[in-house]
Formats: sequence, C-alpha cells, structure tokens
Amino acid sequence: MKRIQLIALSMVLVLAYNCKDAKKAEKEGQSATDEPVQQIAEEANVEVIQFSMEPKSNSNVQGEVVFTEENGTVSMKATLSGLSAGEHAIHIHEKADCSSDDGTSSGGHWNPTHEPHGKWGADEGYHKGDIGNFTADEDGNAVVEFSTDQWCIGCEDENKNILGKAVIVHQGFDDFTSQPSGAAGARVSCTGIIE
Ligand SMILES: [Cu+2]
Ligand SMILES: [Zn+2]
Repeated sequence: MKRIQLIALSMVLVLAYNCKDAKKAEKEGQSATDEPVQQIAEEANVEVIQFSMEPKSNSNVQGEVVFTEENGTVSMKATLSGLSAGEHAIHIHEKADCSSDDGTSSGGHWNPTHEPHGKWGADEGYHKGDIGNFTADEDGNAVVEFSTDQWCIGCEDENKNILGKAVIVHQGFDDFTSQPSGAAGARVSCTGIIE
C-alpha cells in the first residue's frame, strides 16, 4: 500500500514539473527566475511588438526584432541576416526615423539620462540605448537577445520608454569608450520602434 502511494505521488510530481516546463516554453525562455504561481496569473499583462529591420548604407542586413514586456522587464530578440562574419554593435537610437539611406536620420544614441557612452551597466555611465556587441556567424546570421528592467514599452517614464526610438545595427563593433557612440562605423540596418 505504501508503495502504491509513493508511485502515485511521484506521478503527480512529474505532471507538475511538465506543466511548469510548458509555461516556461511559452515565455520563450526569457525569464531566468523560477516562477511562483502568482506570476502565472499576471501573464495576461504581456506586451509584444515586432518590427522588420531594413538594410541601410548599401548593406543586405535585415531581420526581425521583437520586444516583449512582462512583469517590468523588457526582452529584445533580434534575428538578423546579411551581416559580415564577426562582431557588430547594436544600439537604440533616439528617433524612429529610418528614412535616410545611411540611417543617420535616427539621430544619436538614445540617452535620456544624459550619461556618457559606455558599456551597459558600467559605473562610469552608459546610454539607455547602449545594448552592446554581438557576433555574426560565418553565414552572416545572428540572434541577439537582451533584457532589462530599465526599459518599458509605452509607459509614462521617458527615461524608460523605447517607443519612438530606433534599433540600429552597425558594420563595426562598439569599443565602449569612444564618444559619443563607440566608433562602431556605418549603420547597416534600421527599424523604428513604433506602436
Ligand atoms: Cu548605434
Ligand atoms: Zn551610446
């Protein structure tokens, strides 16, 4: 009898575990923490916006970028192709205007808190758009994932609101020290972040 109870209990545990796994998969693995039950109730509050990145500066760099806001954290996932192999910078720039051929219509780095350009999280300061560098593979493809609680999608706090800005991918990499934008070279892909 005891043995049967034990088997039944372990089956319940397996079921509970699978259920939790499925919930996590739904969230595309963005959350690093173990979710308490309470958080599942708030899942209706997820905001997702998606944009196509267009080539600039005579490049072939294009792709999709998705921003998801959930429980005060915004996650970005950019799926890119047409890059040269190696390191590239990706930033949020201040204006959702990709009209110029070289992407300069998007302005400088989004910097609502008036800090120096730098590496995300640096003590010396950094722009709210200083996402950083990523590496494209030999075929010129890359997936860039980033998440932070210092952004929001359409909230009142203009130090956090990414709407009305642009995502820019650069030909070169960000050195994190050159001012005002890390000497990352030409702007090879752009999209406006608009609702
Ligand atoms: Cu940039
Ligand atoms: Zn910057």
